[in-house]
Amino acid sequence: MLGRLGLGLAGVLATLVGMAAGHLVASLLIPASSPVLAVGSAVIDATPTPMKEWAIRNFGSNDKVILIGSVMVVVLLVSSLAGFLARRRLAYGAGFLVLLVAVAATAALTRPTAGLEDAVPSLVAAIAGVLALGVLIRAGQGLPVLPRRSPAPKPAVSPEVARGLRAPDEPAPQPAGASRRGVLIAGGVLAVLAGAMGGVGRFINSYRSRPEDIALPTPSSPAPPLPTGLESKIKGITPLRIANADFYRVDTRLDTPVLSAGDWTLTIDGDVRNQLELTFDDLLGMELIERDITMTCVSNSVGGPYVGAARWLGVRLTDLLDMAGVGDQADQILSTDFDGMKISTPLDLATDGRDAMIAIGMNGTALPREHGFPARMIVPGLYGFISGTKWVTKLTLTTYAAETAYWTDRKWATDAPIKISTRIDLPRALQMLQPGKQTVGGVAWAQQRGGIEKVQVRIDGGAWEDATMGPDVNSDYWRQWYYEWDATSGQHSVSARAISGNGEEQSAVQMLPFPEGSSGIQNILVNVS
Ligand SMILES: Nc1nc2c(c(=O)[nH]1)N[C@H]1C(S)=C(S)[C@@H](COP(=O)(O)O)O[C@H]1N2
Ligand SMILES: [Mo]
Repeated sequence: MLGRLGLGLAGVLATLVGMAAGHLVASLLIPASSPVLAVGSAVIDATPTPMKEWAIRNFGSNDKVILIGSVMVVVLLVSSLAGFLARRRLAYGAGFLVLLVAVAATAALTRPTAGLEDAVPSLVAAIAGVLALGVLIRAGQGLPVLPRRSPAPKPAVSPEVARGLRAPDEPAPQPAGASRRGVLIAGGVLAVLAGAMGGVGRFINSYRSRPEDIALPTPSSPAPPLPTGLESKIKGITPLRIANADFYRVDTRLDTPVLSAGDWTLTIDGDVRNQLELTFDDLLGMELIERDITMTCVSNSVGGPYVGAARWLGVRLTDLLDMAGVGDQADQILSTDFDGMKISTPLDLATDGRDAMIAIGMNGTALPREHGFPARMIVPGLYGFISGTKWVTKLTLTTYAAETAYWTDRKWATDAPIKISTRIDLPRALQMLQPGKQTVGGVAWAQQRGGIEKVQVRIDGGAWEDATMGPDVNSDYWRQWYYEWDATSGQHSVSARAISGNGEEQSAVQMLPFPEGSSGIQNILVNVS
């Protein structure tokens, strides 16, 4: 018999083998039906909004890694029980593993877009896990380690000896293969197998359909060339355009969805005269616009990182809606991603003349997978949670009375224009500075409010002084700014505020991101000596 540790490890290893097998099969069939991801996503959806906010604030983009890590730890701790149960009877351990997998299968099957085939990876996980458990327990049988719970009274002379079948000093025979080495080898082989299956799953995912293989057409309405940003002369300031690899990422997913442009379609339905289904090639054949737009996440705190500026290429949303012919009932565009996640956008705002689009390109390449490949929605001036649907597959014209979406179900606002805000990039809070000339600098944005007219800086609560402004790209784009300051010894507070092209001043009223975006004026302390 295996020792306590051995039994626990056998349960854990069997579970890992099962999860890896399930993940591999899922990557071949329906990536989101992977037992691991399905459970993790169910946990995310069930997490109360304040906890999610807390996780985003404290772990940033690592919140997913931490969540999937915690789910794994809990699953593995629980799964060690399977080993102990299997010691009594293999069927008990196997039954327990099947129960665990049933939880994952339920999570996979209750996703909004799930069909029966989503249970296949879980089924495979159960079979692989039970087989692995059987192999390990078999290999461990005959190892004399764990005392039986109620040891049977030992006869003074064993029955075999009594019947003359065996000499008294001859050791009891061990079942074939029952050696510590056998267990270690079986365990090692299974561990390598689990690792390999996990690795192959990832590999298959990354080669399914590659954004970098897509050639984008030239836009019929190109953006003017981007001017040189202040980053050419001010070290530490946010660059005028954020590279794809550095762009902030906020979504509810644990994985990076792998969609294929060839299989992708966009359905436009609901209150429309002609229901449409467009392919990726259909979009490539339409008139494309290219626009420089700054996106902002509603979860961004004042001075926070969830804001980014990029050049987007796509089809005008109004062109698509005109093709479909919107009826007169609709007041909401309910967009759905490939996995059934829903985001609601006010129809009147999305169609009021702003450059709302179904984007297929970002900074000159196809959308990266993290940012919605093959297509996403972009609506300037609205926070991403009510406009930026990534991996979008459906636009339903409907009403707020009839249908609700993911974040509004969690009490976030339905109508949330981006608020005017400024971020101080340099100096950093609590930085130690030399006395003399110091540069304060950062970015400010006021999308759909006339852009940024000016930024003002205030030292130690004194007068607001005008900063020097960087290039004005367009009113949906952020603007860099800097201010030269003659720093004297001591601790100082530095604040910055923006004024929009519409003459609106950034609000000083402090508000948290929930439910419609943060406000207030960033104020940092620095030490000069
Ligand atoms: N399918 C899907 N799209 C989504 C989200 C999501 O969770 N799922 N998050 C939204 C939010 S809250 C924001 S701020 C933007 C962020 O886009 P980015 O990750 O490309 O910066 O995507 C939006 N689109
Ligand atoms: Mo967001």
